[in-house]
Amino acid sequence: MADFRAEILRHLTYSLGKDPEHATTFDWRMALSFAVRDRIVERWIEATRASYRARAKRVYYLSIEFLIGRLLQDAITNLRLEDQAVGALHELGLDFETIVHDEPDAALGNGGLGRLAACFLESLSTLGVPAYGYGIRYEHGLFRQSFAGGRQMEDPETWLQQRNAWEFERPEAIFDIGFGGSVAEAGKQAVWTPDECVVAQAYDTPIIGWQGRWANTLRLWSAKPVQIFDLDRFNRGEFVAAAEPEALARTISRVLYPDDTTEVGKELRLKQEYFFTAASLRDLMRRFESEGHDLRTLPAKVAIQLNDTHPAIAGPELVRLLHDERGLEFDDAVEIARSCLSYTNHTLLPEALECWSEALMMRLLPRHFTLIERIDAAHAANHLRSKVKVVEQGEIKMGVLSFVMAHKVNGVSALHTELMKSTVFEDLHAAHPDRIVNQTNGVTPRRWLLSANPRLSDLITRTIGPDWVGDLEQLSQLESVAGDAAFLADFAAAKRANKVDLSNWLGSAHGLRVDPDAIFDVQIKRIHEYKRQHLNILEAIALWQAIRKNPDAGWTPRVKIFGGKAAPGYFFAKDIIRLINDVATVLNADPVTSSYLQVLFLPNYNVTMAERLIPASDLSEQISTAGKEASGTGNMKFALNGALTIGTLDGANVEIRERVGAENFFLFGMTAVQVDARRALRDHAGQAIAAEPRLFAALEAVRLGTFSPGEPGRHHGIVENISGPDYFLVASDFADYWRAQRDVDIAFADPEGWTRAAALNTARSGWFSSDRTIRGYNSDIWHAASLLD
Ligand code: F58
Repeated sequence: MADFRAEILRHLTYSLGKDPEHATTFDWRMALSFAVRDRIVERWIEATRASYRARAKRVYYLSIEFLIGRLLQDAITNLRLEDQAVGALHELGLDFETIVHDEPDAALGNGGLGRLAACFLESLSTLGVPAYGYGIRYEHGLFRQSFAGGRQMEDPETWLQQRNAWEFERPEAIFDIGFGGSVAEAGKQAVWTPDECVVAQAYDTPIIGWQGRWANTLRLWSAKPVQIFDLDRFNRGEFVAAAEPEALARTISRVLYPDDTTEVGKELRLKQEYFFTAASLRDLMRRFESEGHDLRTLPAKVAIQLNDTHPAIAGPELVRLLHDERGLEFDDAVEIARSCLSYTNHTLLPEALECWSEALMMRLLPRHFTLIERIDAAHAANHLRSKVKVVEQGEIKMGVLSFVMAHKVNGVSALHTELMKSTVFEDLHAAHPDRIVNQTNGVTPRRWLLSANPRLSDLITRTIGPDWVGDLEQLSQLESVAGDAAFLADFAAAKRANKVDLSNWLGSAHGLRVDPDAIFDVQIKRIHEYKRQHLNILEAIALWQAIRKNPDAGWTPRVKIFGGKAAPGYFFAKDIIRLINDVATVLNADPVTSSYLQVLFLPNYNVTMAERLIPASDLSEQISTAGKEASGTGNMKFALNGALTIGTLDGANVEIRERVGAENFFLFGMTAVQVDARRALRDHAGQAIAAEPRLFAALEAVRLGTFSPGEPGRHHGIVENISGPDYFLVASDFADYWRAQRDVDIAFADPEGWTRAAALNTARSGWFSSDRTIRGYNSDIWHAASLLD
């Protein structure tokens, strides 16, 4: 402890240049972070050396998002430094929690896809598989959300305003990335001369695994100008113009997922994709070549995972590097590239499957466009029965390109994988029946149980010993005590204490008062029609109406908590946010009902907020229209932390229910097959509303302006959507959702039965560790050895 305190003080003095007397919370956080980082760096350098020594195969995880959140607590947990850190800070007169909560939440992602990438990096390090995460060092992550009059407001996020303790700038790791220009034939090869260039510069963050046994690198690229500054123009007095090249170059890594509804936005997005993909491929080729291997052994040394289609340009780019720049025959280049590449699909929603116009691709990446056409033609020639083309009707379909250029394509849950085979990739699956594999998502237990829920973790460790953290399936040993009254009492006490903590935080941070004995019913995720937050709020309205009619019917108190951001250009999703906020205002002010039902929408949902909410939740809302949620990962975090799920048979809900047991899961709604049949029915919504007076009354209340007094028309868009096209079948699933919610009320009124079911959720969720998922990718796709075995 004394040593660790000395290290913190040394960093305060020499890295921060501060005297303890004048140090701020920021200074102490940095000093603590540097002291922790020193321990990481030792392992990191050892791991990097070991990988070179073993001439090991490396996994390269290319992702346009890494939603890593805060890193300090995570690093302390994985290095098992909690006691030392808390103790040292205490001796210095500082509060550990205050310091940890000073760290900005690195929101370099939108949602599940980005968070999955972060969990995978941690598991890769835990398992000792040499790996790099490659992405973009966004200056501004996902926007900061606030509400004004119930409406979502967006402000830029500023995680890099303060110095980032975890990253190492690599001025030597730079590549010129070109765009546009012309292509000249040179024999079989071609020479591409871009007319615009930016520099990609690396910033490395070490990712430490469980018990600090191994560390991999998250390498994020930042865009810089080739020429910093135009001195001639400056001297001529053209100050703004002189700085233009820098501003333009930096735009590429300025913000996460800029609005792509405009042409300019589209171009910027494609530039981002090529920028980080090209830099990453050049970097991994440099590493490969520095070890002196034969080019043909590339697949034995390099596994490249494409996290969705955003890095799909990796296919043609790798072919270009191998064929144009290193002289391999085109067919060999394609074959080698394919043996290295694999692709994860995260969505079947047609509007989310990326397409680029031929014109844009030709203009921005002329050589790649030609290579894509050749790849397409070669695929068509080899698979005569396959009718699907990469380039069709002036569009380049990135999902098809990814499929064609990958040796394995995976879905993220069992159901999603089967749907991939029968819908979007039906034709390609017939041509390549062994290509599609399933790898059901997982979450890291270090962050999502050990660190986020210390009370439950301590109870588990007291009951079954500490080894579950690195081997989550050991949680099944809890089954034997799930009938034991003393264990259940401890389990319930941990949950209650977490709920009290959350209630206190809601009070201090948001001025909200909630009853910790109510059901904490939580829906946290991006706002999207298919996720159906509007189904949840309609049920709240119906429940409110029922309580008002009969206040003394013994209602089970409930607090409905929402969190999530809507894409800035997704107006319907923003309308849903406003409706929820409007409903909350009316319900929470109702003296007759508010002790039974409250609705809260917490602004600026992020990883840190998830860490707070999930351990304190009783009920996990996973209510997507069946067939639409590829997997979900929040659903796994809730189950692991002893929340019961109310959900549809969608994504990984199916597998969660299979494992935790149907009796410990509140199932409702249509299956994916029934959804398709129902949608084909004329006026399915009208029929559902006519058959369900509660839904009719709830919609009427919205339509009449009960929640928007003075502006009855405010929410007509939502009412008309649900009563009319209702593509996501809110109306048709409402009655069964209501029924399932009442089953929840009854179950919650039996505290022992509820706690037993909650404990069984924890005991049976071990399979959802991302360690298991990474082992699956490794045995079925990557075939990289662990250097810890
Ligand atoms: C999510 N996709 C899926 N996409 O919706 C979820 O079911 C799944 O569990 C998760 O991936 C991990 O497999 C997702 O988060 C995005 O955020 C896109 C990022 C790029 C822009 C469009 C949304």
